[in-house]
Amino acid sequence: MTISLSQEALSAIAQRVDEAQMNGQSLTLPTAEHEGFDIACGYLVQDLLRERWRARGRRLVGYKAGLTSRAKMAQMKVDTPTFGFITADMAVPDGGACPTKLLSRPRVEPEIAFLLKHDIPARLRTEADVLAATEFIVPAIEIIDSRYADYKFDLPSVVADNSSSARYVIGGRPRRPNEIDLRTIGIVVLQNGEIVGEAASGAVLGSPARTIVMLSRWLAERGETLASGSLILTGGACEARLVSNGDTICARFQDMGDVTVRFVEED
Ligand code: OOG
Ligand code: MG
Repeated sequence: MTISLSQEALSAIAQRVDEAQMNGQSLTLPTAEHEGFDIACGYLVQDLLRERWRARGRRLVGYKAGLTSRAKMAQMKVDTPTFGFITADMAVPDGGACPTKLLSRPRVEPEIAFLLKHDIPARLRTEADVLAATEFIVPAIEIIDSRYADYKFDLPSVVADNSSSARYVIGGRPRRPNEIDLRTIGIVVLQNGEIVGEAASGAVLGSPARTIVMLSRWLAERGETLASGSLILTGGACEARLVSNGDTICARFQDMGDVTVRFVEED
């Protein structure tokens, strides 16, 4: 694979993305500034971001997948799932408040999260392998935020922005994967008590377990293994919803309980 950008150019982009994520600023698309900026470049920027985070002591706890449902692909006009990293300090407690001061245009999406109890090496590639390696599945709300103006981006640029990661909330009741049919969990999103989103869990690749299969393959291509202890957000099941300060969002997951978060300007 030939990479068209120099290491210096990729590092400079990683630094700009990192700073924009910390300050809630807007960025121009790397694809508009650098000819040849492709998906491979986007993931190299992600790797450099990960290094910067590690150097600052941010603890990586797992991964997020994005654009895994038709609704999300159509909304963002992008047709391929993407991956990113999540850290411990992105977590907001269930029922807690999410400050928006450092976010630019936060959106929420309901997701099913997996916590792994075993590694999923490349040779384990089926949904059954994924379920056997899963400690539990749990309801989540991902709070995404794009550092690109008006959420207009292309695939390489969103990958460079760590797939729009910002915060996440884990809540509800953890369930063992064999207790529940992962294709048919009903999900309803309420914004200040009004229903604003509905989906079945199977909207995500037929079953969100499929996301984990794809993630383990993607990691294997990079020479990495999906490790036990990883927390994985499998992707929004319906369209993401823009939120404002003062909003309360509650995502209800059939047989799995609720996840709630409030949005406030600052702590
Ligand atoms: C890209 C990230 C998508 C999801 O769950 O689909 C994502 C975006 O929509 O900004 O996290
Ligand atoms: Mg998401």
